[in-house]
Amino acid sequence: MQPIQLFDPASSTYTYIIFDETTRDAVIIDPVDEQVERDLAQLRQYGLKLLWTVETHAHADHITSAGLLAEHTGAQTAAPQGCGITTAALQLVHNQVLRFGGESMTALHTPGHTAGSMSFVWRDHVFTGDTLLINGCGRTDFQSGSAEAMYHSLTQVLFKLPDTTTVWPGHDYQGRTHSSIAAERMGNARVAGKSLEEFTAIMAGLHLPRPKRIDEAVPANLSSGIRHDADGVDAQAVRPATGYAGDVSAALAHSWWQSGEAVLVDVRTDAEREWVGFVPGAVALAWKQWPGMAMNPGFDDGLRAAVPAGKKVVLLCRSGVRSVAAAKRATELGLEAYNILEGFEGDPDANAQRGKKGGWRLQGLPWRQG
Ligand SMILES: N[C@@H](CCC(=O)N[C@@H](CS)C(=O)NCC(=O)O)C(=O)O
Ligand SMILES: [Fe+2]
Repeated sequence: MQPIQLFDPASSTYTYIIFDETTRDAVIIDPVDEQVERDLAQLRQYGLKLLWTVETHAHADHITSAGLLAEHTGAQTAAPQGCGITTAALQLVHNQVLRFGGESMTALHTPGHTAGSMSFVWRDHVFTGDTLLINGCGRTDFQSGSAEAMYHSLTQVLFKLPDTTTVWPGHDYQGRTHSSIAAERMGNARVAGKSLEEFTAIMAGLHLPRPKRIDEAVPANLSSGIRHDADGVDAQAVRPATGYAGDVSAALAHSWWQSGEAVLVDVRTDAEREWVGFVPGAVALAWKQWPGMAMNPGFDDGLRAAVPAGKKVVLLCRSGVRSVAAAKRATELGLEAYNILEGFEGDPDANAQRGKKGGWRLQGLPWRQG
């Protein structure tokens, strides 16, 4: 049994529909907003009941139709837990099984293109999103991407699947439709026979242009493709501040970080991160200051090394106090620095009174226990 493969020419994105032939329960993987009418027509034509929309990651080049499909069909939305797609009803973790009728699909965490990216195994097929592409792989230069993580996901996770597994990629820019684990393990130009060092050098040398729609697509995809409501618009605004570039919500900081516009620096101590939780992929650079201490050389050097020219820096602490001091120091060092309002923890009581959620964790952005 084969998946239904659908193509969006504007973004070269593949969308897949798989289903149980008896119950007609279906799953759609990586649907594209411009193609929602086409996909609804496919579901009608095959007589399918859509149970789940599933994302492989928060896309930078197109907007998902997951939210639209959920409204039209009553499907539920699922997305990898590490992608910060806070509106998804089901936050998928590694090895989680999604059932539809008598069929099932298993999520594999395959970071590299983004930190949260996942692939999905169904029967002898694997949907690899932008992790493994045909004779290539997803880029690793933005959105918390990592060439090291990509190398591990390719060689230690995907290439360990049976050789006969059919590979269905998230994109192909040359009209190819599918491949196999054997063909990619033995012949993939970026990774086959390459050491980690060779692979990271290849990835660092790609110099691909920024996706044209990244600034619009990433924030929209973090809410299943449904644009922000009035409250959300407010959360997208930069509030002016004195001594640094401004205050931003955790949600806005997260979308800048995901799109590669900003570096996220966590100024809490290692002990705090271990106790309370950390943000995977954030630069850890403790802000230590006590009365009479004028200079913080470790912090200055660390910040200079972490923030490339032309990028913003967004600073995170526990409650939004130390991050203000750190943002002022970063500004003195010549950086465009922003403070994340209410920090990692937010203030549950104050926010409950205002009927709002503040801070990284209360807004449901990705984090892990230390
Ligand atoms: N040119 C496309 C973006 C192409 C692109 O960057 N594609 C990403 C996937 S979202 C990628 O990983 N490409 C890998 C490659 O081209 O090798 C656009 O402007 O939208
Ligand atoms: Fe992508």
